[in-house]
Amino acid sequence: MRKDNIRNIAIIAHVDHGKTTLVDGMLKQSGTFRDNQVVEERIMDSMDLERERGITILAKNTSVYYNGVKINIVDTPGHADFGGEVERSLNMVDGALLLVDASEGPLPQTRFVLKKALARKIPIILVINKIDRSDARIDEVIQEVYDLFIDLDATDEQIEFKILYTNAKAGIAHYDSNDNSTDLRPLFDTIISEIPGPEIIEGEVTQFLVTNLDYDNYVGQIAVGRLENGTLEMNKFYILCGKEENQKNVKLTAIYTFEGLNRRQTNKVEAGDIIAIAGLSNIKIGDTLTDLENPKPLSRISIDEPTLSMIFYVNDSPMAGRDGKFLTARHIKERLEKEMLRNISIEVQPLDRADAFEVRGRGELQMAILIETMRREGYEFAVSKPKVITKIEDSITYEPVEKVFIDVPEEFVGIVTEKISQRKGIMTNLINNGGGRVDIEFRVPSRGLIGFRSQFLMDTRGTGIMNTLTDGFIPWAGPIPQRTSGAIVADRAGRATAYAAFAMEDRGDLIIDVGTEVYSGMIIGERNKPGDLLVNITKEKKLTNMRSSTSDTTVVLHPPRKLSLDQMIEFIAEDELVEITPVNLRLRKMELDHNKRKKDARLEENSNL
Ligand SMILES: Nc1nc2c(ncn2[C@@H]2O[C@H](COP(=O)(O)OP(=O)(O)OP(=O)(O)O)[C@@H](O)[C@H]2O)c(=O)[nH]1
Ligand SMILES: [Mg+2]
Repeated sequence: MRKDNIRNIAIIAHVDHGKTTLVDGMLKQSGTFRDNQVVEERIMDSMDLERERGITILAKNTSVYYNGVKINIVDTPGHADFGGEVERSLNMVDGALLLVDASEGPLPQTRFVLKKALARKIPIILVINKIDRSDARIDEVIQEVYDLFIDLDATDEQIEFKILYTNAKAGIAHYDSNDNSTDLRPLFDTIISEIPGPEIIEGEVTQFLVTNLDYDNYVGQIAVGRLENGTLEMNKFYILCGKEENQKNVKLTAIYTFEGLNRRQTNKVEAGDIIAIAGLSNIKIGDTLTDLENPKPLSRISIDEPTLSMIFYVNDSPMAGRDGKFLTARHIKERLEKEMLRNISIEVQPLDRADAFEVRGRGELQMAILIETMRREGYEFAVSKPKVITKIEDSITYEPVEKVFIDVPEEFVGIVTEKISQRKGIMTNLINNGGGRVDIEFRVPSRGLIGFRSQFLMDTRGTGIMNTLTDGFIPWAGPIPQRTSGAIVADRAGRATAYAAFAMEDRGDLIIDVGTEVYSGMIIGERNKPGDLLVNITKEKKLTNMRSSTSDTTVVLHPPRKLSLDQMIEFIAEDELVEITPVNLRLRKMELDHNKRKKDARLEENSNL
């Protein structure tokens, strides 16, 4: 039996193509807000870091009512690091809106999410968004989407998708790109007509598949998913079927449905709705909550394995404990364990030392977001350079590999190709589109891509576009050269002086301001050649002397090159750490003692300073 008063849909697209903005429009026009309510942009991007970075990180649920039908909407993230969120979200829905930017057309993540949706055999509505862009090329983009469907072996039925044209920002959808629609009604109507209501087996027992996890400080762990069949009620006993073990006689402490931006508590839900439940402990994605007497677990959802790991250390720098509230191994361990409860793509492994933990995740961006979140909560710690996670089969080591799609002006093809081949990448396709830009496709070990993005942007003077997609495993590709420049390292504690900073100008780029307090072994700059350089950045000299040496003009120092957290993670070498505190980010050598470090390093001392 189909339930006709519910629709469950996901919105999927490449990063920034306008998913969250479209959801804003749907919420506004379905009367979720009061008429005079001031509504922020991208209201579903509710986490601080989502707002700051302008991206969606976690898939989120909302619902709107249209002509008496409840439409549950899952807004998914478009960045590749969060692809697992999209994949899982598709388990809850009966159809998807595939958004494609009217100018950019389908991009790598469009392919990834479409492939997952086609595999689920759900109907798709193509939404060509940002039709207001002056460089929109609607017809070409539609043709590219058809090509993509064919390339992904879509069935004839799947290829007969409906197309809508939207300006999500203005909240307008058109059946025809130049009809005179003024709102999103065409979109709502198409969702109702094209996407079937949830299919329910009448009389079947309760079956709730856990698809997503959340955590709430008051009610604890929350499981999100769709009630496939039956009803769920408070005060009734169920069984939770896990991967290996079952928990019998469990009871819920709360049941919620999604209403607009809120979770609404209720006592009973009917099959077909997307809901959240609280009160179960040790719940995992893929578990089924089902009937106690006649349990019928659903098949488990598989979760993509982590591809990257970083070590989180207790901060042992000379400045440890000045800024943070939570410093100890126990604090860090508890916080990481809590993260695992709500963030299923993060894994934490204990190490053979008590003051460090291996954290595994899906990409550099995901790691940076976890680190930034923890520092804002008052944690202090240090992190190592990210490493890819390899696997061994038949005594051969395999490493993850990625497809890299690059779009650069012609003049940068040489440098980009050279840099990627140094990183063991292989060119698999090159298309010169005319018009001065070239599309190149490479296959590169993920290891070679760590820290590559900033290099790429520098090499292409910010004009290059790069997208990546995981592409399985290959046998270990051999050594890949990492950062070739050395670090400029403080040889003693003190404050950086203008005099010493000026003397450093022809040695490389400083990354700290004059006046910054440093410690021995702290990295203060990037050297312009290989090998670390040990310097006294605290050296004072009377300013009068300096003026005389440069005649009458006052010394003008280059401003330091300040690195963001993401850039610091990209920058560090294997024997270096990023020190994280709520107030400061510093780079340091893992071993602060120069003599101990010198034994194995090409460390050079600078006798001039
Ligand atoms: N001109 C124009 N800009 C739009 C339109 N829709 C969205 N945008 C802008 O595109 C940018 C990205 O929009 P988002 O809604 O955050 O995109 P998203 O797909 O949710 O992005 P992720 O969740 O990070 O993948 C924002 O600056 C929007 O204001 C549109 O129809 N026209
Ligand atoms: Mg978004």
